[in-house]
Amino acid sequence: MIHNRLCSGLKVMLVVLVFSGLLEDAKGITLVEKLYINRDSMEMVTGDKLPYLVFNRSTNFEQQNAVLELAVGDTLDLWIINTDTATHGFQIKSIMGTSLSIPAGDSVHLVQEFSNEGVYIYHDPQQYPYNLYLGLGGMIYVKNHLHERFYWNMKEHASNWNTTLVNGGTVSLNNYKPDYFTINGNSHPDINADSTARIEGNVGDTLILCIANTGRGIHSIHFHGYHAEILYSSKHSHHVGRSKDTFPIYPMETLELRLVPDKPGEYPVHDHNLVAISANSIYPNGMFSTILIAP
Ligand SMILES: [Cu+2]
Repeated sequence: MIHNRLCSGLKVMLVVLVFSGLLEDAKGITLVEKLYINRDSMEMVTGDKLPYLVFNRSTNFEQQNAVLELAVGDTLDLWIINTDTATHGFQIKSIMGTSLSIPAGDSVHLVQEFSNEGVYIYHDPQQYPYNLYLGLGGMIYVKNHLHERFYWNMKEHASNWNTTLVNGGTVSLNNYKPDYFTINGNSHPDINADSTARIEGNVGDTLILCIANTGRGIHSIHFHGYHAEILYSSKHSHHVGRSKDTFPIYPMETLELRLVPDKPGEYPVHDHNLVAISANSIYPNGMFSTILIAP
């Protein structure tokens, strides 16, 4: 009798332990990150330099905004440090209802849990849209898998705007004629040298591409050789599950695509809006890359 009670008591304890273990897993981990708002110049593929602002993981200026990656259920513990001489802001689109203000030389802290898979844009909404235009827009990826993944943060640049804005001038939003087009701060051919952007894998692999349009133009990504399936669309949730080869993406919107290559080869992937495949009118030095698939 005593033995039986002991056994059932142990069983209850075991069940409790197993359940608390599961809950722990579901709660996820806390990812501690720091983003520094840095001001410097961005070097274009032509050698031209444009005044630029960016969110980096350190005070070292890099022309690519940091990608923050979490799993569903994880919590982001984030400090944002403003190394600039102007006030900036911070907001995560469709996650944070209000923005945080960060005076020059100051910092803010936030803790945010992510419960849904998707690609989210973090950005500086102050002086909207100019701080965003000058570079301050990056990507948070909330994943629910361990597949190989790639990231495209797409932006255009109108070189006369950058110079005018940093000198305190004004530009007309209706007269936007970008002359440079970048993915993660690079144009073709440098995109293919960025291992976070260039899609590489083997036949049968599951490859994930996260895209954020933090520019002001509409882009339309065309895949040659393969179709991809939409796993997440910030603008059109009913597009999830569609398999196709061209993916329009609006400003401040995001996509998560899944590509499972069915054959080896090297195939172009590029913006169908052909001006976006140029740099200061030189083709094909814009949003152009290739997918490289081994047998
Ligand atoms: Cu094409």
